[in-house]
Amino acid sequence: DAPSLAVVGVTGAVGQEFLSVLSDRSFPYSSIKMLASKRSAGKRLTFEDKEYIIEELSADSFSGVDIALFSAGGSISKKFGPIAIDCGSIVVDNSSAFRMDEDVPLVIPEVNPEAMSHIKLRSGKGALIANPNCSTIICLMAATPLHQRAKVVRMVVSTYQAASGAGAAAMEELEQQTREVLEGKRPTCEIFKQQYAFNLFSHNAPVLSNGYNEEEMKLVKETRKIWNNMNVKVTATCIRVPVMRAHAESVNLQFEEPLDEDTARTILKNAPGVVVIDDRASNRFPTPLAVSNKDEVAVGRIRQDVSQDGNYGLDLFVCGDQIRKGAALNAIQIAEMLL
Ligand code: 11C
Repeated sequence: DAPSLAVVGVTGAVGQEFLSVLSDRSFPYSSIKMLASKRSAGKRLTFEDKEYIIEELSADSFSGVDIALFSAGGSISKKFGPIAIDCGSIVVDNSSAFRMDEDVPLVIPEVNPEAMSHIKLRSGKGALIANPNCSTIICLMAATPLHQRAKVVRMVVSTYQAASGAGAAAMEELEQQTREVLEGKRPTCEIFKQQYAFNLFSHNAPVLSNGYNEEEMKLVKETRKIWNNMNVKVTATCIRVPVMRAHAESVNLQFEEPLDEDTARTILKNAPGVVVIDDRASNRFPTPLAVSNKDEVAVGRIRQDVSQDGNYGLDLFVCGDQIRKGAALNAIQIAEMLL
């Protein structure tokens, strides 16, 4: 029997993308509960030619649900994730609430599928699998195949993150501000409290006592957990740029074993979920627009790091659709592994 599904946060940017990815991949299901906050409850939604009424998320939402896809923020996951697990559901959680919990697998299907191999659908025992942060997913899709060959000892990441990472309202604000600035008006700054259009700024996540913001520390900690390697050195600087929906990242890698750029290019060309766009002659490399609405993460600017002796360092430029591989697609690939 096909599993019964629930989508928590169905009206959000990722919630809506869950539905399109389910449809694109012909994910089998016997039923879907469309769940959201009280504000959206009662509204109608059409999916695959069927009309649904959005239900208010409550403690009773999960009885009979096999797989619950959550993307409604950390506090909703904290409150309702355990309730869904108690009902025997497998929760695939897009929030950061449980990612670092020791007993919670943090999974990118192309990278560490083994981390969730003990979790079985309809075993009578619910469980939660966490979807990593979007910047982590996009970075590790490119870095992992090289890590598997030559072992990364240090990684330096700089991000150029799109509006979509802050949700549908931030995307609307970017559009509105762009229009306002072009019309010579004062931009409306509600989500970010500063001008976003024609500007960029340090990521909006809270800044911690060590000077890193939470987004940067997620890259550090989640990489260690996903690679199951507490010794890998990672540092990051995360920046919000006025791009609508795909993140870009500069990634510098230092390896334990030498790895030349031609071998790296071949490895990346063969890596699942990765495409190489690396045309030096015409200066054509990955862009956020080229990967928007695409499943694959694009990698280019593949070059030997001239600051490191021998072939022990590489630089890459990576772009991935934040809503798709950075969130909804990765979560649904996790759900597919449960089938
Ligand atoms: C962004 N990555 O682009 C963030 C949003 O831990 O899931 C998602 C935060 C998270 O702003």
